[in-house]
Amino acid sequence: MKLVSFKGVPVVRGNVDSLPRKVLTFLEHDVELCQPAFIHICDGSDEENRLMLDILIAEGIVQPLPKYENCVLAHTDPRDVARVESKTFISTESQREAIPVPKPGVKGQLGNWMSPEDLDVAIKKRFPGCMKGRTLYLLAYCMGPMGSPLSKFGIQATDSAYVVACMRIMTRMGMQVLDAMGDSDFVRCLHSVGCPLPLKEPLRRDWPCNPDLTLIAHKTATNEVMSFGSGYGGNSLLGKKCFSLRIGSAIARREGWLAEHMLIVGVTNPEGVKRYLVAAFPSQCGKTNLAMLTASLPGYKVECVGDDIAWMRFDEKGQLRAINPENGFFGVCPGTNNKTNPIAMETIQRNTVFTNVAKTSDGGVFWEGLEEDLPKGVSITSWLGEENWQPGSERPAAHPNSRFCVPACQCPTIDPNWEDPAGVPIDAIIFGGRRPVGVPLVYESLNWQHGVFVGATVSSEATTAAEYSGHEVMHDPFSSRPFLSYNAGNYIGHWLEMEKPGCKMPKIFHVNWFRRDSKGKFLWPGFGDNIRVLDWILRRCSDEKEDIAQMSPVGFIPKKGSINMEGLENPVDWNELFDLPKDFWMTEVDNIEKYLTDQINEDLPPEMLKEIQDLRQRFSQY
Ligand code: GTP
Ligand code: SPV
Ligand code: MN
Repeated sequence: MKLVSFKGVPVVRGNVDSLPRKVLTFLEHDVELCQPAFIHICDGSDEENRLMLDILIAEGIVQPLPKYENCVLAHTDPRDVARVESKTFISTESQREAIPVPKPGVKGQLGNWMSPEDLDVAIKKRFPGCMKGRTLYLLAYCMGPMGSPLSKFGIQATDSAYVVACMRIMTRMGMQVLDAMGDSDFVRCLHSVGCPLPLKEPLRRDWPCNPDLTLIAHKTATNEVMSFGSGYGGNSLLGKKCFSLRIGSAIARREGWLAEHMLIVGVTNPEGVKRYLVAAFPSQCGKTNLAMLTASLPGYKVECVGDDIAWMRFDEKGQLRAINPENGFFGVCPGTNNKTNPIAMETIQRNTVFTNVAKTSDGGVFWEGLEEDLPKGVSITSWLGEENWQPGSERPAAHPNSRFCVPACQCPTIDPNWEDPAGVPIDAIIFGGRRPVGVPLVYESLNWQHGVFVGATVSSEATTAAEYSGHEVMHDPFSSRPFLSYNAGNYIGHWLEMEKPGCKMPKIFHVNWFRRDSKGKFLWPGFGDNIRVLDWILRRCSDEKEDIAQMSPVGFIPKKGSINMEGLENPVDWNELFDLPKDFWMTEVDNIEKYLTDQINEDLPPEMLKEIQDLRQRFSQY
């Protein structure tokens, strides 16, 4: 068979001539820069996916998991296991566009900026010839339901078959997108693992990556992402954090909507009233679990629209509506089991790519939290390849940031409206984080501006989703600190500006599932019992004015007994869950003030200073 070539490079699959003109120009540029050996235009078919998995199995990058249907397991180079925030950059003409200028002597923590000139140098150092000997896969994809006016197109060139397999799950990808795109604009994404052939040094665990030169760069003015050196998650599946959050929020700012790190769920109460809400928690703080919640209260139903990202705008009637731009879940494995998240367990039985979990001798997967589900007589090989791994070993069986990548449509509780082109109507916005002390189970903001302050001051214990170790409580405005692509002061300003006459502003809440007692034990059972808190929140959004809230210095908190605690397995201590220690909060206000004024400095909206003063005032009289 004679192969058609493009710019002298054989096209092994797909038809270059059928590509829209703008896509062809993009491909031409990337081929000339990266010099791949082959080009493959992805069609998104099952047959193509089989081919990708076969290639990955042959290369030793993934192994089949015969215990399940069409599932595979990938193990990465141990240096490539999470997002790398320190190597993630936003490139704009002026620095202040991308990140605030902190007070003199203060190190900025709200993103990394690179000048366009420096980015050019960085690109020239990395991308020329970076795909030598490899195949360039060209993916056309859509973030959001096909045909929705809220959706956006993307094109990604990548030299990783693993990325192709995962992007097919996480986005709507393939021929149907190219057909729908025509000459529309798209976000331009270029990704390389940064390991041209022949290799300069042997791969670790057969996983190509280039940790020394890893760079994830975004040009927000031109909707471009360039990612080099990592094959993992948010670094390489560019539709996710790079496009839907970083580029997305920059577009959202220009167009007057919100792109947020939020799950979306519908909650139906026993009376049959259904309301949707969104919740923003930092990475590894419970979004996927809340999105797939199995209610412990009888008569309640929770249905999932999305588990990580929400694109939201007000419609012509002033109703906030949200779509989930994604098509799959990239969820944390450890801690997921039939007790904590049976819905996720059911979802991942088929067509799932697992990354960095342990393997069982019967061809299944294992991670911390699955001990009770382990069949008798089965042995475990850890994610690092340690055979006969034993519970209680020094190193965990699965990497703490190990993930499942699975199509959303497989979720048994996927919402019937999850692909509604108009989005679902949102009545409440929830913020939250891991706060071991001082922060109550739930409180409600006093108004929109105070709610924006609650979002701007989210803090949470560090997790392993990025390159952090330890449990230090870190500030994470809007749970989006790693995903900010423009000045955090303007981000807060954009949220403030969403409040307009004619718009029905959702109520804003804060929750904390992670408060601990003096012995370090969680005070709240969490998971399915979180429905009790959602129920209180939705009763607060109802037109029927129930007497269930009281004013406190942080905002409205539940009146004692107003959260349904019937049938809890173990009693909880209401007073401890809602205690507002004055010393803690006076220090917290000082911390918030220092952080916001040090970090955002001159770009901090004055409304936030007013909220700081008011909060301090309320506590000083408490
Ligand atoms: P990303 O996908 O990284 O954005 O994380 P996420 O926000 O989706 O968090 P996820 O739901 O995957 O939960 C992260 C970890 O927190 C898991 O180990 C869960 O078992 C644990 N977790 C989730 N919800 C709760 C809860 O209500 N209580 C407690 N104690 N732990 C929880
Ligand atoms: C997160 O870290 O918030 C994730 C995983 O969802 S990643 O896609 O790697 O960003
Ligand atoms: Mn998640």
